Parts: sequence; structure tokens; C-alpha cells
Amino acid sequence: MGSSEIRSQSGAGQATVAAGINIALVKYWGKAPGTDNRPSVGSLSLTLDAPGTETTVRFDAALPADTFVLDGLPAPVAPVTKVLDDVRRLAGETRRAAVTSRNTVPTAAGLASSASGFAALGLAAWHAAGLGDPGTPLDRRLVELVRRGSGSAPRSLLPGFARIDVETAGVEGVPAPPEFDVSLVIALCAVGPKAVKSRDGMAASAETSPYYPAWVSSHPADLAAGEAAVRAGDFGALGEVMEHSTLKMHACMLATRPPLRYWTPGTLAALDALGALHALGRVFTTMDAGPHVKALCRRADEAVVAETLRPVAREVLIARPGDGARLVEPKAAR
Ligand code: 2P0
Repeated sequence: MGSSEIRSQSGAGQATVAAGINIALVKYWGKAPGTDNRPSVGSLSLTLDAPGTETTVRFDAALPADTFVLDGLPAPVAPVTKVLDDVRRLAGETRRAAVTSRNTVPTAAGLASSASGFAALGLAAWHAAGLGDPGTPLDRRLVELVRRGSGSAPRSLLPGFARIDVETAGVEGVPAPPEFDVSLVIALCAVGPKAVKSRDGMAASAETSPYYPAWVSSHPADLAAGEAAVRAGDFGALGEVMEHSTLKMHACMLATRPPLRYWTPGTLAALDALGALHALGRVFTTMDAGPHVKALCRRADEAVVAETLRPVAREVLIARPGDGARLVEPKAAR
């Protein structure tokens, strides 16, 4: 019996990890040519304290195949198996796994549940296979296997502000001054899954949007400005570049053939409702590949922003900077 087999059989075999969603402030849209799901642009994000995903991975020698239960129902296992295969290869683990996952965000509603989902799955599998503490900076192999699942997922491995570098495709934390108290108020503006998945939309934009080359070439300046604003704790500068990056991304999406229009009347109603606070520089907004509006404000303003959004939104969530993906069980393994 090889040493890897000894390790796989004596390892914990099971782990549960919780991860929060993250919202991009400087956006990611597009893949680098080739495979491995590398991005064509970097990104800057904020990992939130809620909502997110909790996932348990249990390697079990009695299982003939991997299984995946999402929010209590059997779900497609192929994307999960890809992540598990990467971990099995690294750990010399041969057993199949039972994976159960619970989302506290509407799945595929454009609220980035794939990011928290793949971050939680990757780290839970990592621990269940006995690969140990991924360390700081994060073990590059964990970042890569999580990214192959979802390009935005590495950002949910880290707490607070995080940045993906386009050259290395690595992720690192961006420190903000301790007094930089921001909140993200999320207005859910529609129900149901989004019309076009991000992956398909990105491919279509790269192929057909005349604005895609400009999006890619003008992106590094936004990322640098966003990172500088976080480091300086400059709320206004961060909000301004976040909106610019957001609107450039949506312009690129709209000029895709066929067009990608993720906004709904509810999106515009939320933006209009925030007009007066926006004019005062107290709130800035961002939208992803979905209709929901995420409003960045100072913590002192989170209640007034939420109250302003409530009459026009289906639901309003107040979130703050949160922890990265973290081990819930077994506690002693970290
Ligand atoms: C972001 N989005 O930076 C951007 C803004 C959506 C719009 O990352 O294909 O689910 O799995 O890498 O990570 C959503 O894309 O896409 C996303 P894949 P992912 O948050």
C-alpha cells in the first residue's frame, strides 16, 4: 500500500465548509483564450458575511459514484466530480464522495451562488481529503481547482476585499483601513433563474461584441484605481470606479449578438429610487449577470439605503464584509 493510500484511509474523510458570496466591484467578464477557465481581465471584490453556501464532502469507500444533493434535491453531479477529481489526484484519494450543499441565495438568480458554491465545495473536499490548512497565501492548487469550477469562486476563499490578478490568475486580499466601514445592500429585483449563464454570455461577448476589446484594454486602469481606493479607504473613489466598471461591462453585454440584457424594469426602479442618495455621493450601485442591484454605502447609511429600496424590491438584504470560506466541521482539523 502506497503512502497516499494510507493517508486517504486515515484522513478525516469528511468536512463541512461555509462560504459567503462575493460581489465584484471591478468586474470580471471574459475568459483568456485556451482552457482552465482563466479570466481575460482581473477583478476586485468584496466577500460578504451573508448569504452563501454550506457544503459537506464525505469520502466513502462504499459509494460506487459521487453524489450531489443541493438544497435537499439531487442535482447534476458532473461539475462537482470535476472538483473532486482534482482533489483526489492531489491527495491520492480513491474513494467517491457524497456531497450535500445548502444555499442561502436563490440558485442561479444572478447573485453569484456559484462563487460561494465552488469555494465551499473546493475547500471542503480539500479538508476531507486530508490536504490540511491551505495556508496564507492560499495554496495555488486550491485556487486553481476552485477557479476551474467558477472564475469568481477564488475570491470567496478570502475575507473582505480580494483581487484576482489577470497575469497570474492568483487571488490575494486587499487590506482596507480598519475604519473603512462599508455595507452592501442587495435589492432582489426579480425571481427565477437568469436567461443566459455567465459562461455562455462571456463567450458570446468575446466573439461578437465590438466593445469587448475596449473592455479588456481599459480594464487594468479600473482595477488599479479600485485597489488604490480600497487601500486608501476612499469610499467615493471606490464607488465611482465600481459604477464605471459596471456600466462598461453592461455596455459590452448589450452590444453582444444576440444582446445580453440582464436588467429588468425592477433594476431601473431600484436605481431610480436611489437617485437622491446617489446624487449626494452616499450610495453607488453595481449589477452583475442578473437583474439585482447591489448598493455600496457606508455602514452608517445601510438602514436608509435599505428603507429606500424596500418599496421597489422584492426583498432587501443588508450585508457587510465577511470571512472567507471557513471550516465548520471538523473544527480540530485547522
Ligand atoms: C463578477 N460575474 O466579476 C462577474 C460580473 C458576473 C458579472 O463572475 O464562467 O459564475 O463560472 O467563470 O464566475 C459570474 O461568472 O463565471 C461573474 P464562470 P462566474 O462577479
